Amino acid sequence: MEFPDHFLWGAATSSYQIEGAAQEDGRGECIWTRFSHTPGNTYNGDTGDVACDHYHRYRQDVALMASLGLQAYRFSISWPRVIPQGTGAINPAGLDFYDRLVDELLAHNIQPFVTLYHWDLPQALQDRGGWENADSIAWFTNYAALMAQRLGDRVRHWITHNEPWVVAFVGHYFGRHAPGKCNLAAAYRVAHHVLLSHGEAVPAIRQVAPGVQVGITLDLVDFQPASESADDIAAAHREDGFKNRWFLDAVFKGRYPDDMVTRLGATLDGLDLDTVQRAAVPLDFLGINYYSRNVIAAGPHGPLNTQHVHVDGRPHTAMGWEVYPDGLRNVLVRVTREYAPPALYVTENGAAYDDPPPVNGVVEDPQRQAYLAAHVQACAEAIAQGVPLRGYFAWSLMDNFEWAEGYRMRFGLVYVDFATQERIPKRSALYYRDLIAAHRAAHSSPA
Ligand code: IFM
Repeated sequence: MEFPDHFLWGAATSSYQIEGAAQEDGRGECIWTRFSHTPGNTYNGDTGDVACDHYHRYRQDVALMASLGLQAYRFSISWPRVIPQGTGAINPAGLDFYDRLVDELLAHNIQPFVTLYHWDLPQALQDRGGWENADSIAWFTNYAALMAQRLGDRVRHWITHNEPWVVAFVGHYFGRHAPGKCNLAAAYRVAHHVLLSHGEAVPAIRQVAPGVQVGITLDLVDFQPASESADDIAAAHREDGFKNRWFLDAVFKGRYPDDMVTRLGATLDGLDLDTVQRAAVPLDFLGINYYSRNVIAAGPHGPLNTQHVHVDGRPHTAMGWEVYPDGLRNVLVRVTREYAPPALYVTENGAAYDDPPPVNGVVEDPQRQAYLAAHVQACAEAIAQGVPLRGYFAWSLMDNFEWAEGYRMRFGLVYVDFATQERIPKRSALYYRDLIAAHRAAHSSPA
């Protein structure tokens, strides 16, 4: 497999999923604290109160990254840890934590990639309407500028939002994520404000931290029609409009796709759709999170009149997601051709499996290793087709709080024993370590 010289190999996490220390050192409440403490919202009633206790163990975790040879680490900032009420008073202890984390990474030659919003909105802002309130654009921009001012001398890569589709629709339409709403119009309002906050935050970050690279991360799916029928092809196109084009068109073209706007009709009432042009600021890179494809048929379900077809006989992960590495290549090539981003990163890719307990200090996870190998291969194929892919981040560095699924879904390269907080490498982590080492060896210049 051929990768360019400066290709970065990394792993990703997010604040609420790993940090724990939910009530320490002045951290404010976030919407996931409230949501996960509300009975019935998460598997087993699990919460992120302790998670991987990374807040206390970050040094050990950075050493672990270094032992795997990671060149980059993508993590997110907990907004309520640094601004407990979301606006107003700053929490110095929260800022200090991220200072220490960044310094520790740099001391180990690991490049920090910071995501500003990975779903843990301060509860105080939710109480003021959250992302449904247009003021959220200014709240987020001020927070983004604060962080860029504080860390911009050392952090070169900034991601405004992680997966705006999930924020809007899983949180406000399907109701499975915080804040747990089920209102389609509210979800589109949230999507609009999140996109506008991205558009405002990018120049604000650049103003206080000149020269940094700024992007956004979208979760993209390879939608394929279940048959060659015109109805199934149109259904797959609608799903693509809902999940992919709504965000890609906004960020790169400054407009929403006409077919979706027409279809949604009155659902969008009250939104000034033309203002979405403010979301289309020039970016340094696009982050793509890819997990699976979806096969779509025309059907009776939901506002899109589609149905998701389960493909029998194909491997699926514990989440029920089909393992489909070609979809990663398809998405990378498609985005390059249709939207021409200056650079791309795969900012998340990975799989949950029911891992066996550790034996002799290693967890055997052949399926995850195969998943990783096949998706890295898909990246190489995309690069060979001209995709400006600059790096790959495995999801996730270690097992963590998988949102509504709690701790039962393990996505980590590294196993976490949540009773003892012991970190135990899985075979996939060792495979990844060797892959990175081979890449480095192939590209090291002769002495
Ligand atoms: O764990 C999540 C992550 O927070 C966002 N992207 C998908 C992952 C797996 O569900």
